[in-house]
Amino acid sequence: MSGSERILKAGAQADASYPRSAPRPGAAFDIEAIRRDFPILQQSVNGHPLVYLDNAATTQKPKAVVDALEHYYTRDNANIHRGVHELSQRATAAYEQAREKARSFVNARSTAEVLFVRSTTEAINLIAHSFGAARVSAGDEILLTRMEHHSNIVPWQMLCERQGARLQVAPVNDRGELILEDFERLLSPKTRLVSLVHLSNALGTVNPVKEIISLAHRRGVPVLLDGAQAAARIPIDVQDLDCDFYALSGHKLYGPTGIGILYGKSELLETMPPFLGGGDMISSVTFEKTLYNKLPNKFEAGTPHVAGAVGLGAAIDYVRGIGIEAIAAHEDELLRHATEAVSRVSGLRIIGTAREKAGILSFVMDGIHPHDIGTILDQQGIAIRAGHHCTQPLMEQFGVPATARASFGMYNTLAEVDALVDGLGKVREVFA
Ligand code: C6P
Repeated sequence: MSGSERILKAGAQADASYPRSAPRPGAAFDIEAIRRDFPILQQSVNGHPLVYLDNAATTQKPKAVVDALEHYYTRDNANIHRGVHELSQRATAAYEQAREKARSFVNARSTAEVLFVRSTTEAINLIAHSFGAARVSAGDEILLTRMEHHSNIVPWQMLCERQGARLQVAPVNDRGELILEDFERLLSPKTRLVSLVHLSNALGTVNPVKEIISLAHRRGVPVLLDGAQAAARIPIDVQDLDCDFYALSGHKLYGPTGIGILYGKSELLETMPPFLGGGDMISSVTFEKTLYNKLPNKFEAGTPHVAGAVGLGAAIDYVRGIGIEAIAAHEDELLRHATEAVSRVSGLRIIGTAREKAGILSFVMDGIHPHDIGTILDQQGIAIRAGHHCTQPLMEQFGVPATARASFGMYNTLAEVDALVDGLGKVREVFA
C-alpha cells in the first residue's frame, strides 16, 4: 500500500459531493454543448467573437473545473495529511481521490507511481535531479531529439554540467519526423536515459513512442516521455507504452495551472533520492538521520497544490466524459481542414508536415513576421501564438526564427478554422 493510500484509508472517505457537470461517458460529441461548458469562450475580443486557437499554450477551463475549485475553497480547504479535524480529512480525501483519477487517466498500476508536480517542466527537472544523481556519471549520455521543448533540453544540459555527462541529439527530417535509424545509432552503451516529446508543440508531430521505447529497452535504457501536448489529444496507457516516466501539465488538459502529473515506474522511483526535502516526504527525522516516506509522498515535499489537484481531477472527469478518442477525431478533422485551407493562402509555408500529426499547425508567410500575423489576427478576435515556442534548436533547423501557430482544442469549430483562414487573407492584404 502506498503512503497516500494508507493516509486516505485511515482518514475520511473521498467526498462524493463534488460538483459533477461533466458529460456522461459515451455521450455524442456535441460541439455546441461543449462550448456552453466553457464560459470564457462566450465573449467578444476587439469587436469580434473570440476564436481561441492557442490551446497548445494553455487550454480554457470548463465550468466543472471552476466549480470544483470553488467548492474546494468554499467548503473543504485545509492542509492535508496532517490534521485530524474534519476539513483536513476532507481535503486529504479530495487530494487522494484526484490522484486516483490521475492514475486511472494514465493507467498506472498504482497511485504510488503517480506524483503531483507543478508542471511538465517541474516533472522533467525532478527526474534530471533525482534519476540523474542516482544513475548518471561522468562520460554517460542522455539521448534527446532535435524537436524537444526547452523544458526537455535545459534540465539535461544542467545535469550534464553537474555530472560531466554528454547530451546526444537525434535528428529530424525536413517533414519534422524523427529519423529512427539515427536515433537507434545514437543509443550507445553509455546512454543512461532517453527523453523525448510524445507530440511536438512546434510541429504537431506525433512520435512513434512505442517503437522508440522498445528500441531503448532492448539496450536496457529507460525512457521519459514529455506528454505536455499529448495528454489532451492521445489516450495514454503507460503500461501499454511501457514508458519509465511520463510527464504532463494540468493546464494543457483543461485543468488549472500549477499542477501536473509525473508517472514513474515504482522500481525506478524507489531507487531514486528525493528531489526536495521538507514536510510530508519523511517518515521520521532526527538531527542524525532522516528516513523518507513511502511513494508517492517521498517526492511531494511541503504543502502541495491541493486545489490544483482537485481541479485537475475535475478536468480528467470532464475530458473522459467527452472521450479522448472523440476529442482526437474532432481535432484531426479541424487539422485536416485547416491544412487544406491554409495551403491555398499565397506565400504560406507549413512548418511540420509529418505523416503522423495532431492538433497543431505551424506556418510562416513570405515577408511577414509571425508576430505581425499574430497581431493582425488578434485585431479580428483570433488568438494564435507567434514565436519560437521554446524550441529554438528546431527553429534553427527549419531556418526560421519563429512561426505562427494555431493549436486546436475540443471546443474549436470548422467555422473558426474558416475565420482563421479569412484572417490570414486580411494579413496578406495589409502587407500587399
Ligand atoms: N509549451 C507552448 O507550446 P509547462 O510550461 O511546464 O506546463 O510545459 C512545458 C512544455 C513542455 N513540453 C512541451 C512539449 C510543451 O509544449 C510545453 C509547453 C507551451 O505554447 C509553452 S512554451
